[in-house]
Amino acid sequence: MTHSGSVLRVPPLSPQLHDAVGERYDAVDPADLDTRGGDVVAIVCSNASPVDADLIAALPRLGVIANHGVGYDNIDVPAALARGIAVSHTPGVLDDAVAETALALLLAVRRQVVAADRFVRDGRWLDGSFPLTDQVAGSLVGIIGLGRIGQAVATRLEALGCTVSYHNRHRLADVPYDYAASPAELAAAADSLVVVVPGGDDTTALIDRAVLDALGPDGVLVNIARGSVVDQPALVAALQDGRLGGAGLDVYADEPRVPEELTTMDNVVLLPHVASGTHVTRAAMRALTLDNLASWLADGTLRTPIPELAQ
Ligand code: NAP
Ligand code: 8YV
Repeated sequence: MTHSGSVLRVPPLSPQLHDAVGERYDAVDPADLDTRGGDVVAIVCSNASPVDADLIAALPRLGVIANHGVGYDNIDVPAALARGIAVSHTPGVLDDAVAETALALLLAVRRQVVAADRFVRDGRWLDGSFPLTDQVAGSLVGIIGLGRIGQAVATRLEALGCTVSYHNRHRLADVPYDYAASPAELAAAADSLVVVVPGGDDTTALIDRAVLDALGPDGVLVNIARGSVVDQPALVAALQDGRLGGAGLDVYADEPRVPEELTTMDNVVLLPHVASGTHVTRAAMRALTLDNLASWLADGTLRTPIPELAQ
């Protein structure tokens, strides 16, 4: 069945995606909703665009939500499914870029890349050598969330000479890595922890004080998942107390706000939610988002529906 109507662009969208929707469709922006809400049959959004129950309820003809991003915790999925609204996301096309970012953060924290750069720029090398750092090769890295991205992280860690173990809710039959039954069990065994689970209620504060304490004063936490997955005040406190060795973060509880305490710590590397932010990956994500939208408008199908639609 074909569908016709307007496409609501929920910001923030990249300029390229915003413009591409405008070139292909009758685009509606939030400022026009009072008069145009009844025309909207589709939403295009990104991980930072809230698509809540109120917005869904305000769009009586809405049939599809196309998310630019693999994580879709920005969308009230139960509210959408209750109305029979289809939801798509962008799995798979960003695994390499996001996995690279995890490795970049782990290496940057362990080898103190950012602090060493500041040391050179500040002229402090003239007064003596930079302190020794920790090697990543030979270390045990735990991955919380051994899915598409987690497995891409794992193969890269193996190439670096690390041992990998993991925690998911379900043990995987076909991977060569040790399984831990809980995040705390994994953290207690690991030198470093990489977190790459979806956001949402099920994973809120999955990485709590107990997990951080199990990781310990020599441990490093890398979070490329969602800020909500880590108890952020507990993380700040653990770093301040020296109960955690360091952290590499791409995501935060209240983006783009970052706790000021973290910005003064040399054992912490902070990125502004850029894990998928390469030219080639963002082009692939944009193309897949637009393909999902075009496919649904043409015949009601999606290229990459969210898993809940298959249940
Ligand atoms: P995926 O293939 O669905 O993998 C998710 C993994 O997490 C699965 O192995 C799943 O295994 C595990 N998991 C889910 N809920 C869990 C829980 N409550 N406890 C423990 N493990 C749990 O997803 P993906 O494509 O790898 O993406 C993962 C997430 O990364 C996205 O949802 C997004 O939030 C985040 N991400 C962030 C960026 C960024 O820019 N920083 C970019 C892309 C993605 P089980 O089902 O067996 O538990
Ligand atoms: C964002 C992400 O979607 O895929 C995800 O879940 O968090 C990112 O890739 C992207 O930054 C903006 O749309």
